[in-house]
Amino acid sequence: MNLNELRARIANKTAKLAVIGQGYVGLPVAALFAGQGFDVLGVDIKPGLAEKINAGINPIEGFEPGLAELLKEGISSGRLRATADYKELADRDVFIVAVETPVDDNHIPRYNALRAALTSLASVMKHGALVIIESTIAPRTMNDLVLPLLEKQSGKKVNEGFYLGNCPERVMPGKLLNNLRKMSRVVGGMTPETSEMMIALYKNFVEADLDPADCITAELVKTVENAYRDVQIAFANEVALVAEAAGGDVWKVRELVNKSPQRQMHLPGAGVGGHCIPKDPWLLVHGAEERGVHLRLIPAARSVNDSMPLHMVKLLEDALAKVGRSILDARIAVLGYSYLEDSDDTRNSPTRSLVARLYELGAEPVIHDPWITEYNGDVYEKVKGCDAAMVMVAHSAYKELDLEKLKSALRSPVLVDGRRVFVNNQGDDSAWRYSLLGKMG
Ligand code: SAJ
Repeated sequence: MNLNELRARIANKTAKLAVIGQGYVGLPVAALFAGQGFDVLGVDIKPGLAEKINAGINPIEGFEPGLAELLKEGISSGRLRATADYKELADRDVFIVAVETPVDDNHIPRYNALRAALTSLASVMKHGALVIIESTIAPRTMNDLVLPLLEKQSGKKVNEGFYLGNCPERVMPGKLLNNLRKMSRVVGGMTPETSEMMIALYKNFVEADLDPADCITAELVKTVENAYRDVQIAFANEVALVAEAAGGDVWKVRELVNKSPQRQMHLPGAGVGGHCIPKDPWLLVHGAEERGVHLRLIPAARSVNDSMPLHMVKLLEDALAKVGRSILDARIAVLGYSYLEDSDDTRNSPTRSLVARLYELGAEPVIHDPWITEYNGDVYEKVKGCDAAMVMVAHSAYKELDLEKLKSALRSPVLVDGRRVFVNNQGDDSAWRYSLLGKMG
């Protein structure tokens, strides 16, 4: 198949697609293309996942509007099917790779899943197929890892035997389909023609801009946009520490700073979690360090944000001391375990390091989270007999808490607020030892 044939198959939707990786990115992408009339094969080696998808069961946790229906429709129409067997991919014209690209404890990218997926697909892909990497990768991974691996494993030359591009996603939990449809995307191709062909493909469900670029630009945009957010959050967190020490109120300061043009100070908080923000800056750093560019700001921002759960413990110790209690043997109600408000996603949850620190100090954490089965239930029951309560996540449910009821359930009226959930209604001030992150207690 040559470029023109592939272009035509994309244009008339006869191109057969494969989406490798059926997680929170790959599955919605597969369902969206099937919904647009393409023949789509979802590929995932996770035991039982293909069977679950073929039974029309949505494996993605959390509330994802429209996804379960789109998946069912794709399966019942026969346009979407899932498999764990790469041999079934020999007839595919387009491969979209959306597998995980984690960083390890030393912040080094671990491309095991990516290498495995590429090795398997290279051994079966037909002549002239298009391979698109959607996974977030360090700058130059396309040129230095993906391209040579595909050429070596397939025996084909890029732009002759296969075409190659990088199209990073901008999904968010709870908004997977919405973001895939409404958010603009950078469409990086190894050649401008490849980029144009990819744009023609994604136009089938993307309603926003599809911006042509080369692969290095696409890799940089994705990692930079998340590193940007991490640095901005770290700045807000560092200002919170300054405000506390100066006897100020970072929340008031932020509100007034943001009245100044071109300022958008982010929200200070109890920590930074999730699947993107804590990871993507390290992909950017890794790409730079490999080329002798030593970065200081982006790693420093990571360390500021990772220190916030520990700062919350310090606020707790100070608050307990003010009511004559030690953290040793104290029972502490920890409100919020997911990484983000009104979500059940616990990836890289800041509460995890908070809980570890509490144990280290001889305290006994009692975790509550309305979104997580293991920790949900009546919050007042959970808090009963605790020496303090800490808020780590701004769940809507916590904004409606009856503080008088909360206070009477606690053994001592200590409340440490890491997300400014209670500032407007912490009840009778004097009765509470209320400690708000970023505001002098
Ligand atoms: N956080 C703060 N202060 C802030 C914003 C966030 O402490 O001002 C914390 C949150 O509590 C959370 C973490 O940072 O623990 C990440 O929050 P997030 O709002 O960035 O949510 P994510 O992790 O789902 O980020 C995604 C990203 N989207 C993609 O990677 C496609 C990010 O680029 C988006 O900017 C973000 O959603 C968004 O705007 O919602």
